[in-house]
Amino acid sequence: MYDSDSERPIPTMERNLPNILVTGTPGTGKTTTSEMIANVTGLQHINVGDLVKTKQLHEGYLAEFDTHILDEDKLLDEMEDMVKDGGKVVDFHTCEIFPERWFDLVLVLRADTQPLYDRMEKRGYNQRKLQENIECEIMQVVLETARESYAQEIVIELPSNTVDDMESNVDRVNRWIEAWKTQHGK
Ligand code: DAT
Repeated sequence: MYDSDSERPIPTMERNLPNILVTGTPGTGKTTTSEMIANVTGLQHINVGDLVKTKQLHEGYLAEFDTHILDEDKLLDEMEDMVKDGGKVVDFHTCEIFPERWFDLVLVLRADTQPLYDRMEKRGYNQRKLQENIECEIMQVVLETARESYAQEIVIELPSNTVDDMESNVDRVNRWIEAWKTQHGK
């Protein structure tokens, strides 16, 4: 793996357990899936959206877009220590802000328009936010951004339309972690 600016290999972080990024359009099931992964595997779930709010890692609230303006430097500083030993499931809808070296696996959850619409409507999203997110999912913005930001072989697209999908995704991650441990002598 190479750093695109300097053409130097990126040093692999020494970790006892892998770090996994779970990303995707809001409503695709990141938080639910991450919690299930944490329960099954013992990895620790970091909900970045909650962290931003509780630790005030933002520059204020943008009412028009119903979102906080992220302070990326503050967020990365806060997270660096958390991820350095590994064993974290990081859940966030934006994936390109994190250093590539943090993650061993990047999961991009995908949902069809109807279930995604229903989930967001249930959440009380306004029409504008709902339309933006649906469009973002149809255009596969998060998937393409993940593929541009991380090595192709660690980016996995997973369907997240049904509870069965979620269970099979968690099972797949669990098996992947076991293989990672064996491969790394852990
Ligand atoms: P996200 O963290 O991506 O915004 P979430 O985990 O909060 O999404 O899920 C939003 C709602 O949708 C929540 O009530 C659980 C439900 N849900 C998510 N993924 C699902 C799936 N694959 N099958 C059924 N329900 C799902």
